[in-house]
Amino acid sequence: MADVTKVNDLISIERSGDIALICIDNPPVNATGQVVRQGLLDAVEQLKADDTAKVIAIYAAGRTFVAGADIREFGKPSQPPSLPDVYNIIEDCQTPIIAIMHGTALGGGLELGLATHARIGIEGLRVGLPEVNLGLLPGAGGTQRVPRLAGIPMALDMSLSGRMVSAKEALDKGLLDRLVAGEPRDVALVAAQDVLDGKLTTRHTCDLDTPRDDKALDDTAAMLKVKQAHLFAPHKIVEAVRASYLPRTEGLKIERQGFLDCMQTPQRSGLIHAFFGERAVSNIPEAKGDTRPLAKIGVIGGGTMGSGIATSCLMAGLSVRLIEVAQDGLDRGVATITKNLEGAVSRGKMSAAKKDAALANLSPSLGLDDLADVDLVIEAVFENMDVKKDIFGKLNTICKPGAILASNTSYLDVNEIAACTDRPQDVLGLHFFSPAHVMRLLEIVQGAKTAPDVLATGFALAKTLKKVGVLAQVCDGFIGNRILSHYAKTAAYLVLDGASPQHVDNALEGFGFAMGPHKVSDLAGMDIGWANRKRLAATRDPAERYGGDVADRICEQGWYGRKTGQGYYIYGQGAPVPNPEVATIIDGVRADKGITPQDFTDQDIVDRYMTAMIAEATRVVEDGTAKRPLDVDMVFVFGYGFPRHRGGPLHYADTIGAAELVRRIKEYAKEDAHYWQVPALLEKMAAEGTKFADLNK
Ligand code: 3H9
Repeated sequence: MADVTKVNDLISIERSGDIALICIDNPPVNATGQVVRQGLLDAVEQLKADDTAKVIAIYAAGRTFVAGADIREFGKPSQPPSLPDVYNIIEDCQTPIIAIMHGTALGGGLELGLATHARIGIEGLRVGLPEVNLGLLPGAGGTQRVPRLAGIPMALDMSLSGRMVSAKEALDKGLLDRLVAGEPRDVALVAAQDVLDGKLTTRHTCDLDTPRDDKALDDTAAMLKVKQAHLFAPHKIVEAVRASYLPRTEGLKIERQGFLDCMQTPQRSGLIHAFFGERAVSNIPEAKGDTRPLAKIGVIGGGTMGSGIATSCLMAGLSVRLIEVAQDGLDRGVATITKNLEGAVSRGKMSAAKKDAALANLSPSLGLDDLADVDLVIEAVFENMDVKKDIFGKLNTICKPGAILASNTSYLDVNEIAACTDRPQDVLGLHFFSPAHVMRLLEIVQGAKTAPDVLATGFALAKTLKKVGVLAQVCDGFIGNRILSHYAKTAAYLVLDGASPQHVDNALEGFGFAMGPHKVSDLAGMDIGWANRKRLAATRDPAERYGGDVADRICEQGWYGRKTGQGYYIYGQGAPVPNPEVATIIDGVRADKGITPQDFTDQDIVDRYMTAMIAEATRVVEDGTAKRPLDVDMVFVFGYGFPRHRGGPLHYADTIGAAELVRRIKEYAKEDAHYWQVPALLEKMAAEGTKFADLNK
């Protein structure tokens, strides 16, 4: 009978002769919330005072060692004991303490291991310091103890990239003392006995000196000033790692101050919103429940989108039947998929062997008839309702009963498509973003008659593909493209009214967008927007100010962006340069319309653009196209290059406040009352003093 005593609800001590095992049991990821911190402290204090405990081993129950501090506590008043204090007490303990780590030892989890006197990894373990992804720095000794054990370059790499490090690499770099196979408790007993027998050496990490590497620190600091000037945490990380030259107390003081400074920033709040938002989008009843099989996927269309979707499915180990109408199109599709997979190998996303296995799972085919046995078909042909209706009518007769029929349409009415079948319950929209094997967003569009298990299977597919699935209702453009269609007009109006395309791009890149809207349009192909404007021309509200003149005239020249060598910019060797002909076109349009150009500051540009985005995003929440504000936020963070550290448009909106947004819209409406209208929900929030965050609850 094991001699186990509970220290508190989450921590227990087990005795076996001279050995004491401390077990952390705080599912799902053993985060170090207050009860864990207190329990660890009490357990170590108790064992320190016990002469019969000659060695202590800390391990965790469940699927992983400690995955870090409890992120849910961040932003709330801190409750003692603090993690660094607990870890210092562990490090200072004269009884040897070892850590047995399995699963993922991340952030405060790895830091716990580093504070002990020896670390045993269990095969499959991955370690990391991902705090930077939350706008933080490793604040429980990581910046002080990693440099001492593995050197400054490794400490900088881990804490600035946040990447997961394999157990093998951790062992090679000195972060682990041993790598073994086994169950954590069994490994703990063996390793503890080895300490007693002198077969496993223990030492206090902070007794070591950090090997000097000023050049690595200086070069990194200089690089960050150029590449990540707008981010707060990375600069603090370098400062803290530099402080590891100092004695432990002084170094930890600098690390702690950096951590607290990071904690105060809106960047931390935005990044943590994105962390929980990524998980919350699928934490809804629609994503749960029974699912249908998902082993064999049919993809119709071997263009960029279809090939990207097929690549994504193949990378996830699914088998794919790729359908094209003609042999050359099919060959092109297979070539694109092969290139995509080779790219994934060269980026380290998959092994060469996995690539070969993925390609073996691809069966190209001419003709829809070969889709008779697939579980899910994803149609990815060009955006034309008649073509899509024709395909779905045929799928209706070809596909087996219960097969899911999905359209990758980015704008069109999924209900109209579903109506071409006599099984609308099997139809939904699966809107991927280009390049589909890279971009993480998947809009899962619910038709009026989509069956619950079809919707849940859409979410299961997102999970299998490691994508972020977001539920959207049917409307022109769903969540993302509908909002984009609205705010993209602001960029066009700004150019008509006085800004240059590159000024708009620069201002928005300064805000944190990966690319300004004109660069995005050049990249996507200006002909796509042109076709869309033509499609909507007949239904355009005559009261609406038309903003497409400049883009139309550029397209009329046959300039569609990157693919034709020029668009808003000219593409050649080196960085793109603004297209001087575009300035002439803009002058011409302004002259024709009698527009006197105004001066806009960067802030004016950002304010107008973001206010337009927020206004339409509010309407999308108001009419139920998106379930909650956080769903809109995740669409933008994962599909539209929205700066993650700002959390998404509606998280950012909360930092401005509804009242100020209403004021701005009313101000802009003096110029264009048709475009700038205050959404009723925003007006209500301003009156009540509420936030979008309140609607996420
Ligand atoms: C830190 O450590 C700071 C210190 O340096 C200094 C402090 C002074 N806290 O991702 P999953 C939840 S900062 C609270 O779906 P997986 C998660 O929300 C921290 N909750 O599972 C989800 O909840 P729900 C540094 C957490 O198997 C559930 O657990 N550490 C935490 O795909 C399952 O998570 C990190 O940044 C947490 N720390 O992936 C690691 N972690 O079921 C963050 C997870 O209600 N975590 N939850 O939606 C991860 O990267 C992944 O969760 C992990 C497991 C890889 C561990």
